[in-house]
Amino acid sequence: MMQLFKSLPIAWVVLLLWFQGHSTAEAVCPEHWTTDNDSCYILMEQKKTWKKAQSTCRKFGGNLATIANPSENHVLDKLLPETEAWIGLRDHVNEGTFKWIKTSTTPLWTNWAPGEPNNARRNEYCVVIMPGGNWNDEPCSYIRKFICEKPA
Ligand SMILES: [Ca+2]
Ligand SMILES: [Ca+2]
Repeated sequence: MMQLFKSLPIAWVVLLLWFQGHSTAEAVCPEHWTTDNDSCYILMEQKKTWKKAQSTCRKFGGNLATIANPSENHVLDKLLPETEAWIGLRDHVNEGTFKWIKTSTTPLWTNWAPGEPNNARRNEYCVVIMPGGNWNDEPCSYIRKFICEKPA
């Protein structure tokens, strides 16, 4: 490296050092994952039940996605095809009390579709994000595409 510096004008050395520092500060997600702030997201195309979807996300070092605000919701909505996808939210312990799988906390912000969550046939404990970004509770046994999230 020192040999390289001696042969370069000082301006180029400064630029090179700045670029190295700058580029390592950027969060980097693996190929095919979408970066947003400190998270990586991916839409998994192979449809699974909520539980199998979650265990697949775990294998990739993450969880089914947590959505904190409209900006994150928009990032996930952009990943969606024309079908809905599981996210990491469910109310299987106490009906109507939804909690994120990652943090076991109730959402501070939600984006339910009109009339949802309706717990249809008293059998809807898992949540999807639908094209357009609204959420709906559905039976956990349905097979759906799903969105994983992991730290960048
Ligand atoms: Ca429910
Ligand atoms: Ca529903």
